[in-house]
Amino acid sequence: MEEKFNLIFLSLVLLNVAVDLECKVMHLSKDSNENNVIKMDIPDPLKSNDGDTSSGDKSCDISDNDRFDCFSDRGATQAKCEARGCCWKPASSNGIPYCFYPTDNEGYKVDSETLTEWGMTAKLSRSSKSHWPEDVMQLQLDVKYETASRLHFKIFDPNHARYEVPIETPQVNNKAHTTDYAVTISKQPFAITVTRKSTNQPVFDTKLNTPFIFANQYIEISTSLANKFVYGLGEHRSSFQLNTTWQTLAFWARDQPPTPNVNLYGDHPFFMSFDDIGNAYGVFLLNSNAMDISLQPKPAATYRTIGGILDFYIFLGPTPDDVIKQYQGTIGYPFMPPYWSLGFHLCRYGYKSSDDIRTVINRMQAGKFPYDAQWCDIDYMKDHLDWTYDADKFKDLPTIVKDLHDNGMHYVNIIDPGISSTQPKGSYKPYDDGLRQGVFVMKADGSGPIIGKVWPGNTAYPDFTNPTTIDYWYQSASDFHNQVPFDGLWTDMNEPSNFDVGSTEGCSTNPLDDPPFTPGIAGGRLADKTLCASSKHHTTTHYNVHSLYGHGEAIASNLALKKIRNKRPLVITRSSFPSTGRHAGHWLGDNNSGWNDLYYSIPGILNFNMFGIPLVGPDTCGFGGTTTEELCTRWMELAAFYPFMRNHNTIGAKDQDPAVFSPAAQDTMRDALMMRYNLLPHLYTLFYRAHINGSMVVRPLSFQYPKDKATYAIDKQFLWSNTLMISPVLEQGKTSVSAYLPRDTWFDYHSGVAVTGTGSWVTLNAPLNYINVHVRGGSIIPRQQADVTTTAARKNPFNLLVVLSANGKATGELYWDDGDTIDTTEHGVYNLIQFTAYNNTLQSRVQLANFHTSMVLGEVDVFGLLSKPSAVSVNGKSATFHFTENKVLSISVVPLSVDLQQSFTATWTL
Ligand SMILES: *[C@@H]1O[C@H](CO)[C@@H](O)[C@H](O)[C@H]1NC(C)=O
Ligand SMILES: *[C@@H]1O[C@H](CO)[C@@H](O)[C@H](O)[C@H]1NC(C)=O
Ligand SMILES: *[C@@H]1O[C@H](CO)[C@@H](O)[C@H](O)[C@H]1NC(C)=O
Ligand SMILES: CC(=O)N[C@H]1CO[C@H](CO)[C@@H](O)[C@@H]1O
Repeated sequence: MEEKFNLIFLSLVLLNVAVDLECKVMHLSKDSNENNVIKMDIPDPLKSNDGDTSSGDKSCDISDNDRFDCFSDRGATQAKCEARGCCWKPASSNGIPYCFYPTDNEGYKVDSETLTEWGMTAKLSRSSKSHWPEDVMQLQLDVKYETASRLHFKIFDPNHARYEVPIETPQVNNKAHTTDYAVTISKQPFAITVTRKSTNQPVFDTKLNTPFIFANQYIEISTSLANKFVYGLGEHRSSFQLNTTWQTLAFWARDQPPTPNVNLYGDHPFFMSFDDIGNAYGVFLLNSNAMDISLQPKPAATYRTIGGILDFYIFLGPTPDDVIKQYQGTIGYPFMPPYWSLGFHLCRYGYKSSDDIRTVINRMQAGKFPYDAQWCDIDYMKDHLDWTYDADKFKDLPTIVKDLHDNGMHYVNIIDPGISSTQPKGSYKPYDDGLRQGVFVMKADGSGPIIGKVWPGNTAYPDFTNPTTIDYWYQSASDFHNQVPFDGLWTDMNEPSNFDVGSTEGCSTNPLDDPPFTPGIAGGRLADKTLCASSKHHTTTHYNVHSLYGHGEAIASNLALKKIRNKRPLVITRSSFPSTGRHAGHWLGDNNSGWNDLYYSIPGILNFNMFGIPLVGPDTCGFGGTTTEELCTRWMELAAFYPFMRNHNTIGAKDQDPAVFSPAAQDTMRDALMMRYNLLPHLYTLFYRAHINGSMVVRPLSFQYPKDKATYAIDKQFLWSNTLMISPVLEQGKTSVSAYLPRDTWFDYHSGVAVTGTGSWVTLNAPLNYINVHVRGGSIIPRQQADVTTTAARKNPFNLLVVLSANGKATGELYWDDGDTIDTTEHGVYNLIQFTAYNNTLQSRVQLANFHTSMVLGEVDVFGLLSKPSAVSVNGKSATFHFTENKVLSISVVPLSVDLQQSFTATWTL
């Protein structure tokens, strides 16, 4: 963005005088047929009168915020701008386009409309060319009223098939009976307006001072937004609430260490927004081509994609939770993670030998840190070759993995897609097999696999759009699993990454590698850090499926793991696309050991929870650079509340596993881990809900309190579902934190002390060994005594935290299965227990008890009682209890032998 407007500014200085005459001529000829200019009735308080020479034309009389960029392709000059029939007017502040569309734009017109069983279909056409090559002159619009709150519409070329993203979405053949939305089609020029019926406010409206363009390699459509509050649009590093002041976000999967507003590893063209009264809605464009989405303060959004079709879904909410469920119901609900994957994971890049790994495992175990999985980065491989290990330096690896397993722990290794193409023939099966089976992405001319460069040197890239590759990938994984029985796959470098541009031979000159328009992606060229867009996959060109590469690998890796281990798989992928969450989790990539990175982890986990990939976390304590004890302590405390918790470090940096720090820091980190392990039954239940019905495991305050605008920009605190609120310290040297307490009943999670939320900011004490956590009145949280692994903890007694609301009520639930069997929810092999508290009684209701095990209830804690009960009974039997200074009732249930698989009642008499 910046670059672009600097350029324009320069051109302006140099060319303004020279082109002045030319533009006047242009405008004259334009004026002659402008009798039917549509007058926009938008008030114009911001209208700038900067004395520009070319603004005499009425159709250019447009306020700054209403200007839609007519020169997205950069390098605008007044002459070039006006040659397009657009308006040229310098602007007072950064980002506002100098070259913008006039009020009258041709676009398409509607030739016919037909009602169908699922909604309506229309034929569109344009009669003149746009300023982009190869306009698609005829289009079809299909509008499907899929459900009461989900509208689906597609705009495509009825005469020539174009690329459509093959993710599984609901197939609907009949119109919903009633809908929360109404659709209006404007005929000339064509525009579509989707209105929320209950408020009569548009949530998607393309009737703007800008044309709709649909050319072969340039599709542009703009919509106004109901408000400036916008969330989503990943993968980018930014605050959680996006900036709508002239920001362009690019979408094209890229091996890119997190840098603000630059296109990163994944591609998620979905956003959620609020209207003026806090109703939420969502917009999803299902399109995998490189694109830009520009946000401007009108507020409005402009999509510019360079391929595929327009395949839009609009979700009407009205709550944020509804929108997220509707979105995830469209792209697919997240996979159910194995229970052990919610434990603590430890990794680093730079282990020199298997002895190094053993040393770390030993000191972690000696320190009694809860710890479930040891990981390996590329060090373990022989010469960085996939599906090999260095039998010399890492000769002990198979034994280490066996020992981990014997200890109830797990082992995960990294795998990159690049398969070395330079090993002697007959010496490296993954390449020989792949070549023979024809599973690699091919050069544009089909003469052989396209070759790039990654860690092992020259590599070919498996083409995951080819069904044969799925089996090839399984076979390679299976062969290696026979040597090192890994439990999970960490799929890195799958944007796919390439240290060369395009290939070892570069890319030829053609319209795919050098399209007429390139979105504002880092590197400036599609092939930068990846393969040539012209390279060939089984189904189509890389141009169309580039951003789906990591998604395809996630599917293949998930299937391979299932088939090999016959247990629930864990895949953690770097690159992702909508629907990847059905197969894998995500880590936030190569961050730094910095305080800023600590902060950005929160918008990061919130975004991926929106995107249906709830199993997400950053590299705790930071990947790049060297962490400090203070930073790593704060980070481990916060990480205890990430859905996915892994500490990972780069090569050359000092060790940062918990066991290397001072005794005081170790104690704090151990406490943080114990707190996490304590809460895992609750976390697991939240994953179950997300898996069966879509949901965010972690949420921003704004999505839980959408009527409270003070929450809209908050991203330094977050919630677990609607139960826990985490307010971490994110700055060096601070021992207090400023936190917002929404209007609700809260209790300090550690002490049980009541805190009244009045919808205001408070300062909370936060010494280095302490993280502020509040629990919302009305919650019942199932917990379990912590242990050094989840395998051990799962055998410990449960306890329930009952947190009463102001009117003495609370609800909660516990989902429990064996944590490792595939599809237990689908097959009903689980226990589901619902808890309610009211009228001084806690009651459980067993909804399902198909997983036969032992579930001993050890203790019940109650927050929110005002005075000490005189008696407590459980299932009618008198129970021992304490009532603390902080008014916490602790009921000792152990002697009463209560198994959670049977309903029980606890009553306290006041
Ligand atoms: C939003 O972006 C604009 C333009 O880059 C910038 O001036 C402004 O400070 C940003 N606002 C926030 C809240 O970051
Ligand atoms: C799924 O969520 C919706 C909306 O919150 C709710 O009405 C429905 O009962 C949920 N279904 C299940 C199976 O939990
Ligand atoms: C509340 O509990 C008391 C004592 O167990 C009982 O007598 C009363 O009927 C209950 N009230 C309601 C509304 O359930
Ligand atoms: C924003 C930021 O700090 N990004 C850094 C993340 O870490 C990588 C290295 O690991 C740096 O290159 C980025 O600058």
